[in-house]
Amino acid sequence: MVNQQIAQKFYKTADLLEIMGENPFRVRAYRNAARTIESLGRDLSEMVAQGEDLTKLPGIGKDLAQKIQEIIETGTFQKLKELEEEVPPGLIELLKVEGLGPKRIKTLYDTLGITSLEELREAAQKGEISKLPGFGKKLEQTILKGVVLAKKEGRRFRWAYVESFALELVDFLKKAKGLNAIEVAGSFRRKKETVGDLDILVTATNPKEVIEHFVTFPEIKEVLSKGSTRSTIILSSNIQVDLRAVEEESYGSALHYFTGSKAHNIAIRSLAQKLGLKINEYGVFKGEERIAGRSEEEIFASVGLPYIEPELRENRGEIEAAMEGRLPKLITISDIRGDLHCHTKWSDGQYSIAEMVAAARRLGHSYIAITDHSRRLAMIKGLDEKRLEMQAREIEEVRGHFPDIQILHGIEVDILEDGSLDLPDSALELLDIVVAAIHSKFKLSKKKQTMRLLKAMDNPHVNIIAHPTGRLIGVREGYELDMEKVMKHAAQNGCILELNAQPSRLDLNDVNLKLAKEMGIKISIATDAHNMDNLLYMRYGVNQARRGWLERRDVINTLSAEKLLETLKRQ
Ligand code: DGT
Ligand code: CA
Ligand code: CA
Repeated sequence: MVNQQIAQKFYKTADLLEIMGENPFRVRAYRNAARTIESLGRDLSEMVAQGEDLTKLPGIGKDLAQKIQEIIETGTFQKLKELEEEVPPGLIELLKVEGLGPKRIKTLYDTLGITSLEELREAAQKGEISKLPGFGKKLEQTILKGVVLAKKEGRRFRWAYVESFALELVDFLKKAKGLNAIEVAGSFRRKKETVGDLDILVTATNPKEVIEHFVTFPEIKEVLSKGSTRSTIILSSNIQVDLRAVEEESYGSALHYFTGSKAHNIAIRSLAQKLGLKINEYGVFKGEERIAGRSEEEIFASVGLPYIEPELRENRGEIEAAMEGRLPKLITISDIRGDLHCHTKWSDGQYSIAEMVAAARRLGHSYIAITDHSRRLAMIKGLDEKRLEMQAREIEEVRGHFPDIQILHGIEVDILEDGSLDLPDSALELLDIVVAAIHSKFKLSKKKQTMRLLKAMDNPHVNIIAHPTGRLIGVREGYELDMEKVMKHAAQNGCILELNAQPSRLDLNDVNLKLAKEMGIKISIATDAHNMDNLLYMRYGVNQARRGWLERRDVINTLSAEKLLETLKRQ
């Protein structure tokens, strides 16, 4: 539990207390404490572990000190939980709207009985809000805009999460009578790390029947609209789905249009305009005549371009590259030959070395690196020199049972605050591969954090930096880093950067991957598996790699075992 999370809990408690109209002094006490915690230079959990007296901190009395302890020890905060049950959930959502604080939310609730975003929007549109004392026309407009944003925000889902729903829905739709083509377009098709909503495109002999079938999908929470060629639903998982039926002769242009991204579409459209063409979701037109529309290839060809893969369509240089015939030949999952980051029971993994190796072999891998944690990470028993030696002996034994897969003995060594590693070189030099990572002190200044990583890369035994930015999608921003400096250093030292394939990490992100590639840095796409199933995360890593323009030659674990070992030795 990091300070930031504790502070967030206190802020939220203060907000909810205020909405409930509770004692303003208590509200203020929570806010003050949250501010103290936020700006604290030290880890509260460490202070608690060392039995330090928290009441010495400004704004923290005996009561709040106890609450901090409760949060750290149990991971939850009872008081906040009770409040969240007490306050209508719709009111809590209103806090996301710009221009609305808890005080105003209370007024809206007390005077107009507003308890949801939808009711807020209606009241604003009717002009009821501007009539309230202290609100006014301008604020009403701000609120109206804020509602739209708040409705979008928090509605993004990780790609891997959305995938199962998308596939199920496509299977279901395929059972509709007269369905011909079907494709999930939008950000899902571009394999973006998070997806806002699903955009499904179909062609059908009788679109009406497909729509009728669509709205009978069992997992629907709400049907928002249902027309003759369009329908929008919300699934019980809260994912929104747009379905559109189009004509055969427009399918390619509709697919291109609804695949996006918007920025890519706009760039293609202006390219078409220069050629005297008009392009929209119905086709490419020269005057009144439709000259293309049936397939995406046709659309690209009409503006003089080869086919551009959906993952590249972000207007990040793909159109220029296509014009100049230097589009990358994107990596695919079948290029992958092994996995260079996984955990076993020796640290926080769930399976034995033999079990992980067997699972990797079933996936057709030629090699797997066993890289358990080096230290006691929170509750994890890590590897010191002695246990590392014991593990080496077990690996040697397992090798005997698996002659057709290479087992690399490695470690995920912790990078300490000053950039040194928590195992001596004498231990690291005995290993086949060293993966180094930051797991603590996320709040260091940009300068210090950058220096910390550079120093770790200076250790000649370090082959790979794992999850280089430390971000968790939708949960936590990465620590502050001068990415350009980090990459320059990696390029100079021949240090490999990881693309962690965990759906919650996907770290490095697409933009940084492209940058790394341009700087000649090699990437390891690795699952960081903590159990056998996790080895399948490789697919998500490859998706992200494709968005980062990576080709087979950019990725180290596309090499044969022999070549890989050669490369690692030269570090
Ligand atoms: P998302 O759903 O937020 O993850 O992202 P997308 O890319 O799926 O966006 P979405 O669902 O709003 O729209 C689907 C596609 O439709 C989008 O990628 C491009 C196209 N599109 C939407 N609005 C516009 C627009 O105003 N202009 C152009 N050129 N294309 C648009
Ligand atoms: Ca979408
Ligand atoms: Ca959409």
